[in-house]
Amino acid sequence: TLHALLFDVDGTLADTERDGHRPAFNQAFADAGLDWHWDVTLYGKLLAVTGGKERIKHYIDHYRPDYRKPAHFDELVADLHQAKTRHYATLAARGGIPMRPGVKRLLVEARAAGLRLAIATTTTPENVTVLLEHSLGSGTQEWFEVIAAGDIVPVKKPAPDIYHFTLEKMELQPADCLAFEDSENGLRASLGAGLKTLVTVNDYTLDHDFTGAAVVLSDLGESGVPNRVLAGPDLGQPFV
Ligand code: XBP
Ligand code: MG
Repeated sequence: TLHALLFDVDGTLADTERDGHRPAFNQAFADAGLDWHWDVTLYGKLLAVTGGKERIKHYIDHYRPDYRKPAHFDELVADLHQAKTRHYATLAARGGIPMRPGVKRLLVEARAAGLRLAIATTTTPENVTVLLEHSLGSGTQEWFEVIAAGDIVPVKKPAPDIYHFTLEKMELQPADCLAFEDSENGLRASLGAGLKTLVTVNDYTLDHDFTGAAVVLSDLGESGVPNRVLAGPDLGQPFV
């Protein structure tokens, strides 16, 4: 039986990447006097790697062969990433990153139905709390029994570790839960933990491979047009 809903954040609860994380990275690079700039298309490719620090290192290794790493490169990356987190928080605190359509209604109804809620994400914990506070509503962090985020586990998605951590904390079995994801990396993580998974796509993840998902939806409804089942039962039909 279903006891709990487990949510990814980036791309699932909110479209955080293109106009949230991406400009925050770019601002941090510019502040540091670096000529690194991630446009919308390049950022889509960089999303193959989860985790901001991991993404910066991947960019240097694969897109900037000219760059000579300084002796303390890991510290530089950590400093850049801290600056990026501050910029992201400023943006989110201005209400600049709204929840995706249908998300708030689903959470409210799930709570009313007595379901337990949790978050399992690769993003930095501060990013989650500021986003919930300003886009979902004041005090809504309390809706989530566990907020598992960032470096709390050594390996990020597509590894299942963050979901294992969440299940262990809640003392739940995978069969008790439904996971919500938006990306192939996220789905690999949830499936790796044995979780039934509902996928809602976004512009960056539309063409990902969602083999193994219980259902793939355009969105959770309330977007102004009926949502669609993109893969799974009742193909093409509105879901809610
Ligand atoms: C989210 C991510 C994160 C954010 C940046 O993936 O990949 O890296 O882009 O977060 P998922 P930080 O939705 O699969 O959890 O910069 O805070 O690491
Ligand atoms: Mg995601």
